[in-house]
Amino acid sequence: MQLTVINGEGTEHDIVFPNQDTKSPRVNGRGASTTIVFRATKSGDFIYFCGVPGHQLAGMQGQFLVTPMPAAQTLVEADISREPTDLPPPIGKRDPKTVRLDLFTVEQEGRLAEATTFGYWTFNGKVPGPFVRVRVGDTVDVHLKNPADSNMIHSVDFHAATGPGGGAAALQVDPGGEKSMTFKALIPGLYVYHCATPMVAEHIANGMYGMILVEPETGLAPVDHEFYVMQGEIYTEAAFGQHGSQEFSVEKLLNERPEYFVFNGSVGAISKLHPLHAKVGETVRLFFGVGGPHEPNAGRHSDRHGGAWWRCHHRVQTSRAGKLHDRRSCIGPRRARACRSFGRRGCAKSGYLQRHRDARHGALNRYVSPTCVNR
Ligand SMILES: [Cu+2]
Repeated sequence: MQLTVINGEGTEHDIVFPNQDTKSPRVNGRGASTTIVFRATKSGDFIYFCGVPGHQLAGMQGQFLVTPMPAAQTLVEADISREPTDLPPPIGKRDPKTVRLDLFTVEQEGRLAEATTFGYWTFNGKVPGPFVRVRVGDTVDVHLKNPADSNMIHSVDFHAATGPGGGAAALQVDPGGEKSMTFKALIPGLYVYHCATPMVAEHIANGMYGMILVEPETGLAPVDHEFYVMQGEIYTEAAFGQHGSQEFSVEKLLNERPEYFVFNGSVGAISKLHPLHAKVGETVRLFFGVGGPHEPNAGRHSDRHGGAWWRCHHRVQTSRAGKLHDRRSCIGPRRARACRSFGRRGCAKSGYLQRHRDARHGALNRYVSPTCVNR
């Protein structure tokens, strides 16, 4: 606090803050002044007065209120990570039909890591957006709603849609608006969708991506478990690992220098928060995609934004990977698998497929990275 005392008449005066151990020099003579600076170290309801004998009694006294420091802001640790088991069941055999898809955009602060939050932009409140499941020949009736409290225009571009921009031109929705379009799913495969509102990379990096699976006519072979995992990048002003609410960095986005690589939106999303579970001998199908916007997935799945894989004999959009993704769970020696992005970013991006023996044998938790299990 900086305070200037100006003497308005001829007598000597000063100012004393007894509870803050602060006292100004005396000012003597009309127009004389002095300035003091002090830190209010104690909170409460205090008095100040003139220290010249008799002046306080004569009325030179006032009140000095110091409010306590506000409590450290409580972090909103909303879990924006979609559970890898959050996907619709297989379609099986049925005739093509029209499938309605309701998407709404959500801009919200969410948990990025322990004690760290970030301002995410999402489809339907989670990262990645909902797993959309249709069969070839289905007509997808997309309704995109952008709530009135949004700050940004949002849209959606389906890589599964044939045609320029995947529908993004028809689906630019202002805050408070809603738009719809339909497209026909012509080619079986696993595809990424994402927001395509400029700056597109920013909308993607903030969490606006998901996947759509177009099943073939015959459907997919039954498996015991299906999981939905997407890789993403988070660009923050502060370096990886800082606590508190993190600011988005356009500069790092443009320089392609993410601070975080994440599976399903946040650090530990599929290890600590929502690990993948399977029992020994069960079959597992993993739908994996890269939201990006920049980095490819390490190991053999070197596909950049838009990459997705599931099984090799179907069309797998932009992916150069693709061997075995329906995988039989088995017990084997623990294997360490190097994953380039892990080392570079302090293992922010890691996941666990927890494989359990039955109760007689106790649980077996074997670490694997879902991006690196391919062989
Ligand atoms: Cu957007």
